[in-house]
Amino acid sequence: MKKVLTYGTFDLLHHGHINLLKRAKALGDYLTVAVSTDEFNLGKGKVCTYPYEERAQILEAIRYVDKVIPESNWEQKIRDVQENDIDVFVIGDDWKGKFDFLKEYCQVVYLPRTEGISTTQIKETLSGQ
Ligand code: C2G
Repeated sequence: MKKVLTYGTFDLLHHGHINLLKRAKALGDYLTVAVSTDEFNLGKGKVCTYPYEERAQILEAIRYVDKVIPESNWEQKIRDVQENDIDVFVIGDDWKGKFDFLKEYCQVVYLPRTEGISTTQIKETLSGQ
């Protein structure tokens, strides 16, 4: 079984996230998603609309997602790859090159982002109404 791993905040879920998850799952047979905790997001300068538990619950309901784990720091990726026996790490190409250190442990794939949609854009649209 080919196991895939990706990371993200996934706040205010939109089709850009779904496109990423769909393509990530297509790279293997089993997709694990590490969802950023609220505390970790603060470190990323993000304040989520939905708290971790709700974002994790939404991710678990997506047909492409097999397992959800928390992402609570920048240092956990190597351990996550080893402990989950991951074959492919995948993430959007806004992170291109940032996780090449994982190539020692698994395949690393950066997928093109979906243009024209972002959580920030959704928030701006809603605040403008
Ligand atoms: N994404 C995408 N297209 C968009 C928006 C997001 O393909 N229009 C992808 C991102 O590239 C990422 C995933 O969807 O792979 C989740 O996006 P975010 O929730 O913004 O995640 P991010 O804050 O980038 O967290 O350790 C890595 C970080 O936790 C990644």
